[in-house]
This record gives sequence, structure tokens and C-alpha cells, in this order.
Amino acid sequence: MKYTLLFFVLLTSLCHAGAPDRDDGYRLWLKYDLINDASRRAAYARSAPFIVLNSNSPVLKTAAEELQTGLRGLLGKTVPIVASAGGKTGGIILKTDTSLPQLNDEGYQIRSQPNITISGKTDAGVLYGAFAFLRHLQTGQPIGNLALTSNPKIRVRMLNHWDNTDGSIERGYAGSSLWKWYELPERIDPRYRDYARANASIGINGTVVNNVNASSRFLTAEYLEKVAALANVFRPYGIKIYLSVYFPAPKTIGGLKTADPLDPEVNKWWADKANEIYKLIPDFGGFLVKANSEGQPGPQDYNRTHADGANMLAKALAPHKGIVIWRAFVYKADGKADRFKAAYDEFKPLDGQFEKNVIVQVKNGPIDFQPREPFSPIFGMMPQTPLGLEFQITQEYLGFATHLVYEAPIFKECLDSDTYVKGKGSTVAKVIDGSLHNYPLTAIAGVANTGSDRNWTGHPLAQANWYAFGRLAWDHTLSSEAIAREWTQMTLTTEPPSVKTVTEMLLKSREIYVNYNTPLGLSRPWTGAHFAPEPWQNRSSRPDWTAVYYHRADSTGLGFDRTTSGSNALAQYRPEVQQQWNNPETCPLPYLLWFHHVPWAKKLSSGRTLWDELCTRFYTGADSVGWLQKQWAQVKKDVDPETFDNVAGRLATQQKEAIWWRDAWVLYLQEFARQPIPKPFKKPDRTLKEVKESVQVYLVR
Ligand code: GCV
Repeated sequence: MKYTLLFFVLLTSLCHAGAPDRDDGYRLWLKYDLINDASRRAAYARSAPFIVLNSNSPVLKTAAEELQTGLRGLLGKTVPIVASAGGKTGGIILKTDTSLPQLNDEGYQIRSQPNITISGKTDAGVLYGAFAFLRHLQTGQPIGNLALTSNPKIRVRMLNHWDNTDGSIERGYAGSSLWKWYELPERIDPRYRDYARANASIGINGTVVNNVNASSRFLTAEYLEKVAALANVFRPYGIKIYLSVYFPAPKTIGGLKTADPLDPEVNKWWADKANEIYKLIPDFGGFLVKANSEGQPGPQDYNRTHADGANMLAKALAPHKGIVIWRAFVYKADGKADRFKAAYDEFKPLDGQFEKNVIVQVKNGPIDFQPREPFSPIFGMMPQTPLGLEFQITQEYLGFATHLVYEAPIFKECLDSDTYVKGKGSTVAKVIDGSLHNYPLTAIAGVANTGSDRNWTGHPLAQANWYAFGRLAWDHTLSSEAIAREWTQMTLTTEPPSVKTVTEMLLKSREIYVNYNTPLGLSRPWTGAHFAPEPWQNRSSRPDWTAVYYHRADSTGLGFDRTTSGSNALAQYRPEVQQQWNNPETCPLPYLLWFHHVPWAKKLSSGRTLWDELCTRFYTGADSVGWLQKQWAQVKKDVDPETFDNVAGRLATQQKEAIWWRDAWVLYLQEFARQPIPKPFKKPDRTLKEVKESVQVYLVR
């Protein structure tokens, strides 16, 4: 018996030793697992016997090392980095070449035959080319006749971290902050470099490391040293560091009596601060500012405008070529006003009044990162001001890190929206990439979904959102599908049927979420943590922080009237856009309740009444999570077991919560609509009172 047990222990430990390493998701899309197909591996290896690097540039060195790391994994051998080809052909040559007319500053070109030459006008361009070449191999494409040219369409492609000095992250769902402020600048966590690698691989070239609800501590000498230490890690990856600033910092840490942007002493304080920063961080990117918004102080406290505030900071940064990114996310506590209109009302009159190194950063929609929003009207109405676009990658309103929502379709929906500012085809993408109004300064930002969780994003599939943001920031013409497929192949599996299945899951996930959460243009059915359903919530310190303010359910119907008979927010759009959305008969169903108060019995273009259509969406949305689960079960054999279990568990929770959302909405709205649940759907098992209690428990917890 003793020997049998010993034998069993030995056998299981041997089996375990031989089992493939479990993948904890840390490597993201830079896994570089050995290519299974030996002939493809051999073909790649023949084309890449060595890497030629003839430069001391830190960024080029990074490019060579990244290539070496990637090839080591994919090909199972170390490809040497050499200073010269020594007359041999067939290697990979990394080359900065300022004479390439088809490239912009960070673009790259890859040509094969006889050598594979990866060139850029700048070292950063070569680095992006190196990652593009690896991506080509990871996605199994031939390299015999390479002729790739790619230029980023937007200059500043950045992540915004809403991270605080105490390590917490506002709206972060994947652990705590990546930045260990208490250890910096002395200890450099190796993870900082891995963060930079991941970003550079998708073309991100800037990062704002602290929360827009900013602490002035970040501008103290103590913190600037810490920030400089991070900048040193990011620099070889072509990434610049930026800081969110607290507007009254001249008072809080500078000892001045005022932070008035027209006060000479305040101006001097900021100019001195900029000098201090650039001494430590010569390539510092600039400031991001949230001012006079949600309780944050700003220039209006001194009867000055947003332009006055932004321009003062811009002047301080201009000698160093730094920029100011001034956010347009503002809304006053006026319950009678329509919050939808607030940002436009404040910013439109300032068009053309900003300094050249200011960019106004606008959220994709007029409210706040809802699961579906129409594009912000500002994009069509400020032609004389460079506008940056802010997306939210972290899933504040998208089920945190539990629900699967692939966000590329959200990003694309906004980018492809037509503002008509210069006639048909004036998409948001063309506004923000500068091509429509010839802005030299262009920017796009994503509020990061990263954190200290080992797999970076909590939900393993939420990595695809970070990835998709970067790829679209580089090239907004890429399709959601192509990005999903690419990410799946690089991260999860290269087996074609499973790649297809996961790609389909990702592509459908956003619409599924919208259906059980906020269909037909509903918005903000929650308060507080932004997670649990609370469409009944009607009390708060501000009316626009209640749920009923947004959906306006009553005995006659549902939805916010933003036509001329209501708030007339539609007037903020160009006439061509107004025409599409103004008429409830022709307004596309996904936006219907954003703009119209629709009677319950109204027949919609789908052929169903409003009530029936809502129920259909709530029920099919919740049911579709079951479909996601079934799809995921099919890929089990091709996906790492740890990742598989992790996603399966989260989908099970999502299924439960989707039904919770459905029940909450249906039972609540039924009190106004006074109609039965249409067939074939079944009445929820619980009562409205029970759902409310379950939400209450959630909120207390
Ligand atoms: C950083 C929303 C979020 C806030 C966030 C704010 C903003 O209101 O709930 O957490 O604050 O947007 O974008 O400034």
C-alpha cells in the first residue's frame, strides 16, 4: 500500500512536470509561442538568419531586442544581432532613413528580398515596423514578398490612467495601480517595461500616469523624480509621459494666494514648474486637465474661460514643445438643463481661441461613456480647434471586468459617424486625424483598463480592448473583425475554427450587452458604482445623477425628448444629422430613446410596439449570454486551461447578472407600460420588490 501510494505520487508529479505551462495571461498578445507548423517555421527562419543593427539608438536597440525575443519564441532559436551583414544576404535590416517620402514621422516600411528591411523615418518608426513584422509572423502570413507601408493617422496616441497616489484606480477593475509610487524612483518594477513593450507593440506613444481628478502632489519635487524614473523606462519604447494637473496647484503647493490664469505670478509659477519638469524629463509630453468639472476647480472660479486656463498652461509648456490636453467633459449642476448639451454650450463659443499647442479632448458621446451614445456634437462644430477623442477602455458602464464586451465596435461607431461639418463624409475620424481641418496636432486617448492583476485586465478577453484601442489609434480604418481575429491569433489560439468562434463572440458581445442593459437608446440606469441596475433611482444631490432623469419613463411612454418639443439638443448637430434623428419614424432604433419620448404602444420600424421591442431585446440579450457560453465551450481544446476556466467563470456570472438586468428593467418599466410580457417570453421569477432588495444588498456590500 505504501509503495502504491509512493508510485502514485511520483506518477502525478511527473505528469505535472510534463504538462504545458499554464498561461496566466501576463504575456498578452506578445506570447510568441513556438509556431506549430515546422515548414512555416523553417521558411521564416531561412529569411531571418540574423538581425542587423548598426546604431546605438536606444529605440533601435529596443527594436532589435524585441525582434530577437519574438523570433526566439516563434522559431525556437536565437537569431543573432550583428552590426553588419558582412556581405551576406537574407537577414533583417533595421534602418532609419529620413528620405522615405511615403512615410510620416512614425510610419514604417517593410520590404523583403534580398533582405528584409524594416525602415522608418525615425527610430520609433523602425520600432513599430519591428512589431508589425512580428505580428505578421504571429498571424501566419507569408513573408516572401513583403511590401508593407503604414503610417499612424493620429500623432498622439495615448492611454489615460486614472491612478491615484495611494495605488487605487478610479474606475479600475483589474487590481490596483501598476505604479508603485512608494517604491519609485529607487526600485523599478520589471512590469513597467512590460507595460511599455505592450503599448509600443500597438503604436501607443504617450501615457498620462495619474488621475484627471488630480492630486497636486504629482507636481512636487518628490513625485516628479518618481515620474522621471518611469519616463526613463518608457523612453526606449518611444513612449512619452504626461501628467494630469490640479489647476489650483500654485495655491496648494506653490503658496500663492490665487490660481487665476491671468495673474502674472501664477503664470510664472507654471513656467517655473515646466522648467523644473523638463530638466528632469526632457521629452515630457505635457499636461492633461480636468477643470470646472464634477467639483474640480478651474479658471471659471476666477471668472475666466476654459481657453484662458488652457492658454496659460500652453504658454508655460511651449518653449519645451509640450502640449496641453484640455478636457471638454463639463456639466453644471442644473437639473432643468439637459446635460447632453452642457459641453457644447461651454466649448463651442471658444472655438478658435486656444493656443496652438492646446488640444481639446472630447469624450466620444455627449454624456459619459454609455454602452451606446450618439457621437458628441462638438466634433461637428469646432472646426478651428484641434479636437482629441477620448474613449474609455476600462468598463465603467460595461459590466466592469466581469461582462464580456469587445469595444472595437463602440470605437468604430463613433469614428465612422458623419458629422457633416464639411459635407457628407466628414467623419469624426477625419475631424480628429486632422485631415478635414488640417490640424497639425492630433490626439486620441483611451482610459486604461490595466491594473496589477497578473493578466493586466481582469477579464482575459478585455485585453482585446486595450489592443483594439491601440490598433485603431494607429489606423482607424481597420475593421473590428480584423482586429479581433488578429488579437485572438496572437493571444489565444491559431486554430482556425476556434479563431473564428472567438472572433464571432467578440464581435457580438457589445450588442448583447446593450440589449440586456440599455437597448434602443436608454442610458445611465445606475448610480454610485455604475454596476447594478437601478432604473428606479430618483434621489440624489443632483437631478442629473438620478436614473429617472435619463430615461423619463411615465405612463405615456419612455425616452428623453431632445427635439424642438423637448430640450432641442438635436440643434447642436448639423442639419443633415438632425434630419436623420429628428423624426421618431426614421430615427435609427439604436438611438431612438436618446432623442424621443416614445408612446408604449407606438409601432416601431421593427414591426413591434415599443413595449414589445424592449422586452424582445431584454430577453434575447440575456439569452445570448448563454450563446456566448456555448461558443466558449467549443474552444476549450484550443485554449490554455487557466484562461479557459477564467473566462468560463466570468461568463457564468455574466449570465446571472444579465438576467438580473433584464428582470430589473422589465419589471420596473411594466409599472408604467401596464402590459403583459409578450410571448414567447416568460414573466421573471421574482417581483420588482425582490429585485430592488437584491440591488440594495449589492450596494451595501
Ligand atoms: C475621473 C465619470 C466617471 C468619473 C470620472 C469622470 C471623468 O463621471 O464616473 O469617475 O472621473 O467621468 O471622466 O472625469
